[in-house]
Amino acid sequence: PAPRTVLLTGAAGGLGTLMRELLPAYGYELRLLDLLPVEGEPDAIAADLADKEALREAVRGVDAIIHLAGISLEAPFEKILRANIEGTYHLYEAARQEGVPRIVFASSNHAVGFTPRPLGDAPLDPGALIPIDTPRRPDTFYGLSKSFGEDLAQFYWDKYGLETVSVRIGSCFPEPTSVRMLSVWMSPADGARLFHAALTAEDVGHTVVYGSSANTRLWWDLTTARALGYEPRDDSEPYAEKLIAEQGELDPDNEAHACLGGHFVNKPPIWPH
Ligand code: NAI
Ligand code: 15L
Repeated sequence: PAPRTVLLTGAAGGLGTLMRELLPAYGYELRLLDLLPVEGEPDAIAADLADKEALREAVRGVDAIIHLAGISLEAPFEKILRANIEGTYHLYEAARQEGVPRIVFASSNHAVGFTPRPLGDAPLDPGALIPIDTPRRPDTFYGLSKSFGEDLAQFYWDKYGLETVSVRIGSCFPEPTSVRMLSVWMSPADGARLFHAALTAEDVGHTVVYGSSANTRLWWDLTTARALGYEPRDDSEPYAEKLIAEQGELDPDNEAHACLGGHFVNKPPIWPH
């Protein structure tokens, strides 16, 4: 049967807020969890991913989990370790112990951020797109934590039969705000379509997909996402002229423009020590 009750972790965040608005239309009853209070949602569970007891209780009885909680940008390793690496482990353990059958994991393009982006005129030939089995090349400690999350998901599938769809999200915001985002943007409506497909497709085992709209300037291959039943309807192209006029075309001699992960590849680290 299709999942009905879904735990949404990271419900107070940007993507969590968008999905809180969009997913109920698909018939889900959302249980919300975040470290921070969720605006307008007094019943949301306020819990840290470090709190094993709270996680056990939060996942009890749900049909699936959408796991968005964590640090969503580069940060010192110790913080990433605690929230994203240990936190995701604690969530998987709680899910295993409570028998939750499926998790949709918010992975990121930054798990493969050092992958050179394909050059050439859009739209690219399908064969030129970055394949889903491209070697992982994290661009940050943050990307490394997403790479870990994907391995954790594979492990829980192989060992315990807990299913995951790992979604390597590009940039899910109301509008694309950079020239790079013209290639990796996922409209919120397409994000909801993809999460719905990831929750309802049968026999996913551990499936890894790229998460974006059907952008004209696409860099990566959406085949595994489409195989879940995902049919993206949006395209960033209407934003192209304005963004390129403001920011210029991407320069392949600039490392941050030449890699999938954009400025996340830059040295020194992009957070203040
Ligand atoms: P965000 O930073 O706005 O939201 C993350 C939420 O997680 C926050 O509300 C925060 O309070 C919560 N959180 C952080 N540490 C926690 C902990 N220890 N315990 C419980 N809650 C904790 O990030 P955003 O943009 O909403 O992203 C959501 C997820 O999707 C993140 O995992 C991010 O890495 C991933 N993602 C997002 C992309 C995007 O375009 N928005 C792109 C790629 C991945
Ligand atoms: C991510 O993984 C971040 O969570 C998000 O804030 C954006 O920076 C996005 O990637 C991106 O690459 O644009």
